[in-house]
Amino acid sequence: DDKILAASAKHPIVPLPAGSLYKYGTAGFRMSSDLLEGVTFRVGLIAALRSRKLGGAAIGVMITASHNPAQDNGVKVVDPMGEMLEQEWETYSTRLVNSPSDKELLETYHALATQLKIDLKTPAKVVYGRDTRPSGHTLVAALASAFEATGTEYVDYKILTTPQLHYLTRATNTEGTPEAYGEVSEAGYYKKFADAFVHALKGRKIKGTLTVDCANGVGGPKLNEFLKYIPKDQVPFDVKVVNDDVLRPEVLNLDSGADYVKTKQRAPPHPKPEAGARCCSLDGDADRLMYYWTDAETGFFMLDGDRIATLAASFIADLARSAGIEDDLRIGVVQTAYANGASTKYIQENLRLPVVCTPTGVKHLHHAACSFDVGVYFEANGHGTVLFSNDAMATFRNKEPQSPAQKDALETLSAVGNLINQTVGDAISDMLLVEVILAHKDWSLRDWANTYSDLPNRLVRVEVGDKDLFETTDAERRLSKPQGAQGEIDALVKKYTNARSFARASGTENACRVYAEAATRAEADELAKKVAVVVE
Ligand code: 16G
Ligand code: ZN
Repeated sequence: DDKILAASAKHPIVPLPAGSLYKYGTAGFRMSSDLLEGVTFRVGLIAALRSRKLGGAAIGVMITASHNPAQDNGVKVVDPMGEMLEQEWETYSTRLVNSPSDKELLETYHALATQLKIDLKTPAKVVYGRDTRPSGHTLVAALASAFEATGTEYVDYKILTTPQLHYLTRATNTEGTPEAYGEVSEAGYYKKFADAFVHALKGRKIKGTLTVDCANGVGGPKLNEFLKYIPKDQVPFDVKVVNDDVLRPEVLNLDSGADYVKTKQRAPPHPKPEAGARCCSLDGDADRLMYYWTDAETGFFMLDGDRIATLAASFIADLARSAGIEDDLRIGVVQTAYANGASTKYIQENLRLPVVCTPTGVKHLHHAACSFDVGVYFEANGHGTVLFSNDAMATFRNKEPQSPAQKDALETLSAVGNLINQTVGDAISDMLLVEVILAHKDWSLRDWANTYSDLPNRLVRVEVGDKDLFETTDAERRLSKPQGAQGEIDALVKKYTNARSFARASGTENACRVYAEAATRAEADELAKKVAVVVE
């Protein structure tokens, strides 16, 4: 106990103005980095408790603020199989982090241990990493301090992408078991995905050059490292890595990256994209992906998370048919309210696959995807992955093929299952998947874009006095509070063709977001504006 008190004194919590609390939100604790040292120390205590609660299973901690500006940072906890921290523990984290003094911190720590029946003598293990933000140094030192003070074993993996930390957490916990996820090292990550990439291509050629904008974040150096693991003589893969400067923190996420592309609906200005070139952008911690091209005829065209989901689902469903296992394999797609209505319609009517809608946030989508044998989940913002059940993977491996075509399809399914990061959305792994699918279909980005037409849409951010007044139901598609607001939105939507609109409180900022889509650009803009007025 003395150790915890002494360590906590070295990483003091910054008191917030009366009435506000630190909150474990959809992306953990995320804010200006100068508020985070004490928070991170306390998250270290939570991670140690969580590991002890789970009998010493390794817990992951990631220090990143993704697409936020360089001066922000964040800290989040990863459960043993690489999933997001169990929801109830978000509340425990919030409680512990907001303890007003070192002494009360210690009391809350013990109260949680008692409440959750945690034996503090159980061994504990935590693995952690950080993105390239300079503030990460201080924050990992605070974590290490919490682990020293609680006798917790820890491994500092230094600089990683968020999905790499998820990979390492799962690999650590499955090492030596039949479910072993891969070698427990950063190199293990590269080997696993490079190997799956080569297998999934099955000799198909990737055409042209792919330009990858890395938002000047951790994805740059990691993608460069990954590319060394691809046997270029067997698999030519021409990648031009741009915006990979991690030495100047001020350029992180600046006019680049997946979030910039999605929210501004334009290509990063630097370097100027070549006309028609196949481009994609990762975000600051490499867990989101956007594809796009620009040419004189089309202007800018973006292929977002909805497009990746439809591409992956159609590819996997076709393979399941070729492999003769379509009746044994329940394939489904999970989306949020932000998914373009045209994508939902395409999945249901053309691909004839079920769609589930969940609230925003990876943990909700991930959870829903687990109920399928193959669960494809993507947020429109480019975060997502495809989950394969153990049964599905076993079917691909063990089913006796009746023809060379079936054999080929089963092998490809198996490789695709290995290629997609099973722990969390991973921009590098998703990008490899897209490249594989385009190579198999011999498609350009334009062919991919031609599968369906998006409904014009608009997303606006609305400043509100208190975002907590806004409560939603029906996977955030309807407001239950404030009273009457949904009625007003419904009345507005009715006036437009093919229209849909919803408002929800942001989980990461003190604001509301309004989304609207309609048959034309002008109508979508107008509807969004009017709904914003209802919310203001
Ligand atoms: C977080 C979520 C992301 C979601 C975004 C929405 C995770 C790991 N991240 O970044 O999935 O799209 O929040 O933000 O769950 P908002 O609530 O501010 O709209
Ligand atoms: Zn991110």
